[in-house]
Amino acid sequence: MSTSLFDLTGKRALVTGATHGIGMAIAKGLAEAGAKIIINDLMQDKLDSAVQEYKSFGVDVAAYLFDVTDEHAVKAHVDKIEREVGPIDILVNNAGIIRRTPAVETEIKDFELVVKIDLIGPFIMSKYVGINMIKRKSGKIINMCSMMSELGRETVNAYAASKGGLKMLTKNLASEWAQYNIQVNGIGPGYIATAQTAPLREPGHPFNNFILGRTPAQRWGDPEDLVGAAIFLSSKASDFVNGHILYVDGGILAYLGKTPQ
Ligand code: NAP
Ligand code: GCO
Repeated sequence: MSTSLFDLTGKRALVTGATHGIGMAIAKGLAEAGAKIIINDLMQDKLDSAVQEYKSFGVDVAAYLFDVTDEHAVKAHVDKIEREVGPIDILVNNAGIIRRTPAVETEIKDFELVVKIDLIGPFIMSKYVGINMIKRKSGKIINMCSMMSELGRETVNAYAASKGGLKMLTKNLASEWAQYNIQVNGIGPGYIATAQTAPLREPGHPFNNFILGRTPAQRWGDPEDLVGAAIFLSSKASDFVNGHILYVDGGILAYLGKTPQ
């Protein structure tokens, strides 16, 4: 099997929210596959420290400060990136937040914020990067979905609605843009050990044991577990894959649950 199928040399990848966590792991993995990496974040100090961390891994990233929900800023920065770095070949819509509150205690403004960042942000990014991909008749877009693109659980209503919507946005953009040789797909991580899930992994937190029992692989995922899927969906190897959500979940979605002892 030719490894050139997975070679990203000469490609430029923009990974949103990649100053740590899943975004950083995916960005480093795409760099190892040959891509030039562009990252963004909301805060300059986080960008600056992330640039140094990437450098310590031998990855020279281009970093831009903008909010994925700010349409004007996104348009301006996509234009600036394509002028300063070059055409964006790969877009990874990774930036996202979560709020965990029971439905009846959820402030509507918090619900709207989660939807804005987790669903509308990826659409804004895809719109402005996609305009140029359509002109070039080439591109890869990867949306960071979730177990909550398929399953519900208490307290994450806004997040599940957003990630369920992101799954369907992925399928819809794939349907509209495949004719331009743009492959739009998603990655659906299981439960991954990052800052976002740190509250759930506190020593003694019941959710920690729950997830270890609910995951056939019997462990939390590492951000690096997602790199192979990201390289596949960024590379020539996925040129005929459209609207697919690739779940990387240690078997959660395949599993009914442990038989009570
Ligand atoms: P994380 O540690 O919370 O990192 C999220 C990143 O997104 C941070 O760098 C954050 O920047 C950035 N961000 C938030 N809002 C932004 C905005 N408006 N504009 C630009 N950047 C923004 O999360 P993670 O665990 O790495 O997860 C990354 C993605 O994977 C998210 O979409 C999440 O929903 C999804 N996911 C996570 C898991 C998991 O188990 N961890 C599983 C499935 C899916 P700041 O740090 O500056 O706020
Ligand atoms: C939660 C977790 C999950 C994970 C991830 C699972 O509170 O249930 O944060 O939502 O972040 O989305 O795929």
